[in-house]
Amino acid sequence: MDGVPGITQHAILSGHSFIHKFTAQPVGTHWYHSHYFNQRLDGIFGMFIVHDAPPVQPYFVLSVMDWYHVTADHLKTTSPYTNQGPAEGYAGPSDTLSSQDGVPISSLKYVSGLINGRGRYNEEKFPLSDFMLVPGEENVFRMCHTGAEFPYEISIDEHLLSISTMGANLIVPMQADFLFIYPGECYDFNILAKSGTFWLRAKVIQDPRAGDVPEIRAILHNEVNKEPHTKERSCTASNKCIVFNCPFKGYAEQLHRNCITVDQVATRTEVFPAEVTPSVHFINFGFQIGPSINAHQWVNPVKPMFCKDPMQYTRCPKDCSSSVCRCPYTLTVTEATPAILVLSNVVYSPIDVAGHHSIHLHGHLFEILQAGFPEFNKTTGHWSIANHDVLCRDPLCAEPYWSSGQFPDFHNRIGPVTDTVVVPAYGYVITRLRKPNPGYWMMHCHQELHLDEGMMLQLYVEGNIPEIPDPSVYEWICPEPALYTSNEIHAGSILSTI
Ligand SMILES: [Cu+2]
Repeated sequence: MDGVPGITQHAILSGHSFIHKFTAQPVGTHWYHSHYFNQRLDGIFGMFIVHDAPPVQPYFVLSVMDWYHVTADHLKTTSPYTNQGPAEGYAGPSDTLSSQDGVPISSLKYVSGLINGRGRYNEEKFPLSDFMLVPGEENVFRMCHTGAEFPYEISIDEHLLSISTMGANLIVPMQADFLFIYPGECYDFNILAKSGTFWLRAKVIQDPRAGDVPEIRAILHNEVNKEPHTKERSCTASNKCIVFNCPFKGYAEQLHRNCITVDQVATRTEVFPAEVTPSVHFINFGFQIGPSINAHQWVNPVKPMFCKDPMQYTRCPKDCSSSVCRCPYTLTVTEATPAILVLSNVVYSPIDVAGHHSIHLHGHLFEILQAGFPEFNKTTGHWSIANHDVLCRDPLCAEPYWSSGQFPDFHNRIGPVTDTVVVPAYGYVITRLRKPNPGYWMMHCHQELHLDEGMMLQLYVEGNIPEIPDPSVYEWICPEPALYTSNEIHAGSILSTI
């Protein structure tokens, strides 16, 4: 269990407490947050660093997030999607921000952002977060995107980033000018610090040609915390910039940027053993019926699955290919069989609008085996032809499949290991579960509005599932069905440690 109420354990009721004992592993940069409604957006989160030995290099912890100056409840109740609300704070067709590839980023209007809780709004001059570098040495930044909707492009003026981990797992270090970070993702990077004062920038990943791209800043300095005068990294034909973790294959030529995509990253963790034939599962994140997975939108079951009451666990209909299924969508795998999950992002007309989705799976690490991207126009940078490796048998994409019939053989492939990956619009990522972990685990888009609308499923790993702790500590056990049919049952909050 990892704290998600209604999926892996009971919620912690208001005024109650719960002691979660766990082994602090794997080492690396993590964060924890509430999984009750949208409490995370109101600040119920924190960074969580696990060391295997006392650190020898100076390091800084960075929490980067977008912030809307209203409560998460307000965002939800004004939503035109989930509540038919007045859409206050929501963008329309004319002011929706898009990334360089022409893919819309969020249905919210961008308001502001924070680095470690500090940022500026309009022309205010509030103090910014600052970090005292040790010049001439490698300085380490441990960073997570703890926000709701808008991904950021991270850079440090006059410095190259050497990215060393993704999702708390070691990768063969890669140098880049810019690093894309999506909600829920974590990265470590080093810089060989120069002497002086420099801006650390987190820009919304909007098209760089868009002009006034929103940006959060922090100050890096050696001794005196004063505002830098440095300029952001410039990209030219003779000195092209490198962008790490692009959710697309490349940029418009005039932008002079090259992409490193996740499938070009190599792991530095131990090698997988040879395997028996894995089971293969296709999971499509689409917008056909609003944010959804294989034409399902998540709705809480009558009782959580861990209550082991088959009569009260709501099952989804077998066929969702012709009409929307709103139900607790559950994907079952077994502890004994390795599982390959094909995470795709296929949409068909008449909707034909996709977003990049940062997909997080609880309780597991997975290895990235392959990624596929749409073709793009080298003049505009916009996506042009959807990738056709994964197709769907029906317009709602209830049944995605591998189009060529011959699924790739990944026996000897070693990709990076993580727990969150961006599934590119009109493309896909193929992942392999590192070790199926018996239990009930949430898999969801970490973009808050997509999750709100039901872009979530429950991964049920059959096997030797540990007992849920004695429910007497909660004073209630798997409640009457009526209590689980409305959101009110999730009173109280809980901290997830994954
Ligand atoms: Cu999403």
